[in-house]
Amino acid sequence: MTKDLLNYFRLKQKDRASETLFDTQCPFCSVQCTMQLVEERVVERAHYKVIPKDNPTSHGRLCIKGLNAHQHALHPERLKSPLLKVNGQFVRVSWKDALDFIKENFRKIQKYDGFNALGVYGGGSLTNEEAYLLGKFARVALRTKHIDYNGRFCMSAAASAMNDTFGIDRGLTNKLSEIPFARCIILAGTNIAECQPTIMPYFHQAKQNGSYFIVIDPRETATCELADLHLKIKPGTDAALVNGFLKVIFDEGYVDYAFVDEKTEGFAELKEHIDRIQLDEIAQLTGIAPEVIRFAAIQYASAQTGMVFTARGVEQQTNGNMTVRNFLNLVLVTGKIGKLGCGYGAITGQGNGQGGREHGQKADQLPGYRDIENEEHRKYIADVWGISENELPRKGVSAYEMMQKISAGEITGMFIMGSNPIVSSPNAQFVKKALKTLKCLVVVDLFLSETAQLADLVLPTSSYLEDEGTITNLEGRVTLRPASKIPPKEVKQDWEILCEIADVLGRGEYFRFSSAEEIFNELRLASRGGKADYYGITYERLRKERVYWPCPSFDHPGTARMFEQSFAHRDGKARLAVVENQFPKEQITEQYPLYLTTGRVLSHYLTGVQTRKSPALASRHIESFVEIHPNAAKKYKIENNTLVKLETKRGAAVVRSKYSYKIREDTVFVPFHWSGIQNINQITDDSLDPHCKMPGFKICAVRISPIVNLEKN
Ligand SMILES: Nc1nc2c(c(=O)[nH]1)N[C@H]1C(S)=C(S)[C@@H](COP(=O)(O)OP(=O)(O)OC[C@H]3O[C@@H](n4cnc5c(=O)[nH]c(N)nc54)[C@H](O)[C@@H]3O)O[C@H]1N2
Ligand SMILES: Nc1nc2c(c(=O)[nH]1)N[C@H]1C(S)=C(S)[C@@H](COP(=O)(O)OP(=O)(O)OC[C@H]3O[C@@H](n4cnc5c(=O)[nH]c(N)nc54)[C@H](O)[C@@H]3O)O[C@H]1N2
Ligand code: SF4
Ligand SMILES: [Mo]
Repeated sequence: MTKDLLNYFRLKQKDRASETLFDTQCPFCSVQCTMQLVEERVVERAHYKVIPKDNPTSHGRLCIKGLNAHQHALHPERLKSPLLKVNGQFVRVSWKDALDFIKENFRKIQKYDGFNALGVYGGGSLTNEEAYLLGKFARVALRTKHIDYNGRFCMSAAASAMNDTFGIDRGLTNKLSEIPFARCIILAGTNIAECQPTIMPYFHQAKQNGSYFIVIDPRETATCELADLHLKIKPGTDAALVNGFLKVIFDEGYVDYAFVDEKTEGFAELKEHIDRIQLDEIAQLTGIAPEVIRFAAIQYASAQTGMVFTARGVEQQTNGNMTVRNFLNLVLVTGKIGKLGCGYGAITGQGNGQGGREHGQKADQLPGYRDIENEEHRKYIADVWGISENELPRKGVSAYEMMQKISAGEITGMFIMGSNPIVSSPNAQFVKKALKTLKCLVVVDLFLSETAQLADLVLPTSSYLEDEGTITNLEGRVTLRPASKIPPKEVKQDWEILCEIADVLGRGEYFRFSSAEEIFNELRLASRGGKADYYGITYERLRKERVYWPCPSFDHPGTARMFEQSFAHRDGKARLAVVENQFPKEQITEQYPLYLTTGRVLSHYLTGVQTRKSPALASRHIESFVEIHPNAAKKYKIENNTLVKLETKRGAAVVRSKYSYKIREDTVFVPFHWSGIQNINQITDDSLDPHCKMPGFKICAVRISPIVNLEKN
């Protein structure tokens, strides 16, 4: 080709090239990193690149998931119109037909089975506006008491423990930037390096400052690289371990009596209980030697400042609530809270795992952390909503209990927005069977998830790029995610869908919103005077800053550090609790000799519906695996990198073996990001924590066997 001709084509290309910028926030974890997606079009081809943007939480850092999030949002399998199941097959229908279908079927259920026969199931990916509206939708549009959400499987143990102990539940009691000031840091059942990677630099800075790190995990994870001391604990025994710490602290004079006297209740009972604890017994139970327990306890208690962080490793247990309460005992008796470099953090999981648990998606909750059984709270919210108090339903049941009610025939219709429970619920086979018995299942999703495939009607919703709204991150900071891209033509926002359904059900007068901001303004009012008070936070403010709640007025700066003066109980005191050495309900037996624990890998997110669509992420982990110690593998004749069967009382799953010296010999680990035969929740235990109804995802008893290769025999 001549030079002239080449230049001609280049010019032509330039003429037809364009660049579009989309400012957004990552749709995945609770850090809420910010970025700009750049779409470059040359001729007909689009190329994408992602530019990290600065923000006060992760300072322009992105992990691999954020860098590749657009791959699912732009995926050709995105749902682009409502789908109705006709003779077992999905067919495209108009929104009018979809809404008529809901009207007819929901009305029929309400008429024959009662208002409470409809269940609503939400998610921690929804914006605050949508989570708030979903709670109102259930109670005002559907008039049902049955609403709960996937955060029940995520934050409920820490949330209830913080409520009981402090009188309020905000994930982190201090801002992240205080981490470098903590002289000792305990990380219990939290794998920050893979799950919230962009906040790791705060911990690295602490390390550089000489902070002592104690990591408690049955596996040596990437986060353990921080550890000065790794306690490779026997799964499910963290509550007992903390009793050991307390024993040392009480016996060896490390209690902060001034703090305890002034700011806590329940010390005498706790002391009496700890006096009965035997360190040798704790060592037996936890697999951690007494002198190591003693050493760890003294490191934390004697440090001038210290922080304790927990996550799902200690919380997703059938005693998760009490386990967290014991970690809070530890924080309180040493007086390490309410000042610089001293505090507690339950590392929140989902993007809006914090905000999603504050404004009424929970069975027993009204907006602003109000209590649905409290007469004053009911009256306040009924007034905001313009209904009479006696029209407001009472409390319902937790997420998994709704599945049990479906199975029992009490709930006959369900509306799911932002969750994939047949992959994320424990004992998933039971859940699948239950959902199949529904008279009507409506699912709102971006994709035909495993749960959506079971639906009678699927409604397409917008992605993070297209949906404006506020999200409260792990720090308790409210952020505003702009909508920078126009959704596909037939796709609606979650909040629009709720308003339109309310309208066809004759309740439209309570749902006259034309923007997310209008909904937020109602949320501000509804939360006003509540524990999670957002009244002083406006879109205008959020365009300039990320604001910590509680923020009760426009001139309030937001509350970065909690409990500086007092706790949130009426008397201003925190509650210590007596925590027995409780254990997981399911224990290993001769038949099921190993502990199975489940969790996450860096490149996938939750049930994988989004990340499995992204080639860059999926290629890092194309399938599930079981991490097993080579000594255990030898015992059960498991070769490395082969397909194996895992069986529990509930059933079986098949995954690939992966040898690792980093895990305990009595424990195997499987991530939960895959479906079908690799769905590990087919075999997890559905026992629930009695306090908060958290399932014990982190432990069940399992046996492992090779899958016989016939050709070899
Ligand atoms: N890459 C990625 N990041 C995510 C997510 C994701 O799916 N993928 N999900 C987000 C969400 S919603 C959440 S909730 C968070 C979860 O974040 P994490 O809770 O940090 O993640 P998990 O892997 O579930 O569990 C953490 C650790 O607990 C350990 N563990 C298991 N049993 C026990 C035990 O009995 N005691 C102790 N001490 N530790 C135990 C496991 O070995 C594991 O390393 O991550 C968020 N970030
Ligand atoms: N074995 C085991 N099971 C677990 C856990 C574990 O550690 N081990 N962890 C538990 C935890 S912590 C969590 S948080 C749950 C999560 O469990 P799920 O809620 O089932 O997880 P997701 O995969 O996020 O499902 C969300 C679905 O909503 C869609 N979606 C995403 N964004 C939106 C949106 O804005 N609107 C709408 N309408 N839909 C949207 C996605 O495409 C996806 O299909 O899993 C729990 N299950
Ligand atoms: S997954 Fe979490 S850490 Fe990674 S980019 Fe997204 S928000 Fe940030
Ligand atoms: Mo979660």
